[in-house]
Amino acid sequence: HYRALGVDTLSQRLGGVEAVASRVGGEPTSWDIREVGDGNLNLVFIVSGDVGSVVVKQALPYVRMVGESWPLPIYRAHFEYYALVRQAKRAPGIAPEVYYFDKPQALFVMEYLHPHTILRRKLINGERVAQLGETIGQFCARTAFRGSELSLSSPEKKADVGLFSGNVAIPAITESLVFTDPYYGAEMNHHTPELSPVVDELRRSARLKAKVQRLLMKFTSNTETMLHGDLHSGSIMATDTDVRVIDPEFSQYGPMAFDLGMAVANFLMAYFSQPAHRLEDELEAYQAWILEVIEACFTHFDAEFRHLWQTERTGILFPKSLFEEQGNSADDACDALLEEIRLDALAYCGIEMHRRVLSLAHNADFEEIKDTALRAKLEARNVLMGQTLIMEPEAYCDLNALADLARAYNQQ
Ligand code: SR1
Ligand code: MG
Repeated sequence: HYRALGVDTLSQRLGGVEAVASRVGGEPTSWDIREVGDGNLNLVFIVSGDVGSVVVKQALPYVRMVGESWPLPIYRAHFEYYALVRQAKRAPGIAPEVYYFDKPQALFVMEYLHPHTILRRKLINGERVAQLGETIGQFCARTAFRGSELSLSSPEKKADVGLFSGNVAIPAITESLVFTDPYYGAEMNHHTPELSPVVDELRRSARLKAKVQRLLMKFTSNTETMLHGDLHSGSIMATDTDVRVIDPEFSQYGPMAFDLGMAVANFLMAYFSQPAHRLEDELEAYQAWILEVIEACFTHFDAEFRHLWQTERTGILFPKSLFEEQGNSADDACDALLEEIRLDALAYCGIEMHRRVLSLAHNADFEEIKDTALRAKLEARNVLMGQTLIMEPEAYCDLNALADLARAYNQQ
């Protein structure tokens, strides 16, 4: 029987589990246990003892940020665990290692990342992280490629899509909160009051709604690869030199471009919110660094994807035998696919930029700006750039054009 953990019950519940006790060490009754969950859904504990620390994550039967009025099945933790295991194989060294999984209790115990902190906070604080764009671009390429039928066998891929299709509650959240709610007056929406004229104008566009719904159609129907599903800057932890990706609780099979687009959107939101967080003398250089991160993210995605295309194409898609028999090259096919991914990533990016200021779940980059007039001014730049990316992604596939666009909106 499922029971939610508490700081007072955790040592008694997990003290007898060898995989946990041996890593924490000492008497379970003397473990230091802190609940640190600041996400929207789950309980998260850091448990420390004589030997070390672990993180314990448990799903609650409802959406934490809203309360028991919004029930959410705890089976979502199973899929998060399945996703972590797959990410460890497909992009080694990036996701936290899982030590223990308890299916009925919807909990797992994993590596404590230390001294890593949440990337969103680092970006708000104006900190730089070496190889950030490179690592995230490579992570997206490796998981996209190795989770698809470019790499997996057809039966393995179909079985995995079948397994993940049991996770119906979580995709439903993304389908409404990300793709639909921002574009009409949905009940849980909220936005900065001074942003209303921009929001009203945005919601008047039937062409925009139609474009976004087409992207939703792709998101729900296209099971190209296993996604992280929620790759925002709160799902990335980093030191100055190391980058890790956590929290794949929104994992599902979907289009290859989705994670890349989400990540870039969060870098752009960090970019647009900077004038509220930085002094003038640091602002320009720090914003320029964020644009470099975005460029690196895209270029390393492409480079890694091309490399895997050439070295690991073992699935049913674009088989080498099909091309090589007549001495054909499959390189052009790879370039065409990458162009399609870039286009869709830019459009998904625009949608994520919208939902974080218009729908239910906002982000601290903007939310912590107390001066609402300033917040609305910066959010407006973000909303308008998002709209441009959704409506005409072809114009910004060129990364210089993309950076110029961000700089232009930043001056508005
Ligand atoms: C009700 S869940 C709201 C948001 O939190 C998660 O991190 C996802 O981004 C989701 O859309
Ligand atoms: Mg999360």
